[in-house]
Amino acid sequence: METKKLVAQMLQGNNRALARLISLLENRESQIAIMKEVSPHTGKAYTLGITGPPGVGKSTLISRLVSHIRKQGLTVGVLCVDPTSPFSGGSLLGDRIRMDEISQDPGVFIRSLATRHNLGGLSPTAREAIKLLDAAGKDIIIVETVGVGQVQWDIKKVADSVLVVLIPGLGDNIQIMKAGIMEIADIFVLNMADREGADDMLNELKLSFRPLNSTWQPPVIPTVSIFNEGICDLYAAVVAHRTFMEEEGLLQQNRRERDLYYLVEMVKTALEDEVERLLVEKEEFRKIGEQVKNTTMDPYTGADKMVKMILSGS
Ligand SMILES: Nc1nc2c(ncn2[C@@H]2O[C@H](COP(=O)(O)OP(=O)(O)OP(=O)(O)O)[C@@H](O)[C@H]2O)c(=O)[nH]1
Ligand SMILES: [Mg+2]
Repeated sequence: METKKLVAQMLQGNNRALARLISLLENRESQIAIMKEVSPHTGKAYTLGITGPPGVGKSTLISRLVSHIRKQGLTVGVLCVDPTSPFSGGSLLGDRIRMDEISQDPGVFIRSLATRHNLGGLSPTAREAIKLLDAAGKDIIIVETVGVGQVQWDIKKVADSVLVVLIPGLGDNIQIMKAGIMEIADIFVLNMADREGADDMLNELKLSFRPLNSTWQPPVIPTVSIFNEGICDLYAAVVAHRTFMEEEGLLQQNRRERDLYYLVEMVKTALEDEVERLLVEKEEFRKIGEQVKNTTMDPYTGADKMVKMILSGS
């Protein structure tokens, strides 16, 4: 009952209700209840994923970008994912300070989400939080992740455009990065362009990355976030990418593919939970577990039996 009321308030644009609902996502039962209510109201927001190695200026860049987007009369939601990552230890406080100037604006909603995965990966509630911001009427949603490990791939599964932030001096690593972080970029941002080596890095980036199967050539935009330079160009590149995606029909296609992916993920999670429950609560399942444990049954036979029992509803 409480969630229904909160959802109604959130749909009216109440940021306090939105914050409360994001907290409630941590509990799976309330998460499902909330998401069922909220889903029909989603699909309007445009999501930007901003990723890159630790400390390249992502948060500073985001605060500048948010101010720029606000000047266009659009509202913004920002999610900083993975602030507790060992790679960016302590950045939560730093992010708060950097985002301070924009956080007083009621048209901006900022929230940090801690990840529960040790190996990286988007926090399981990140996708749902994005949908809540969407339903709450934020026009643009920005998700900051540290581009290490699994997160770099996960961001592609939630964002309409992915911005990869790099800095001068990473040149030697381009070949290595090509296999990972680079492949997900729709737009490259060369931040800290005030630093030595910026021109070389810019040229190297421009030469290194040609589109594979797409007609979209990821642009490389130099920025100096601390001095608010290059932000207009960067936003123009975002708008260009969005227009390209819409005109090619790719925006809707990608969103549908992502929904399908998450449908399968959700079913998998639900089944996993169910198996854990059955192994504890149901005598027949417990027995199979015991037999596999004391090697009187091999795990293949055990799994086969359990799947058949689940599918037949016994
Ligand atoms: N010289 C220079 N410094 C910058 C620039 N942009 C950001 N910085 C500084 O770089 C440091 C890191 O900035 P953040 O915005 O916290 O970087 P981040 O990528 O969000 O860091 P994590 O979230 O910890 O990965 C801060 O001290 C910024 O002031 C820039 O364009 N030029
Ligand atoms: Mg940051």
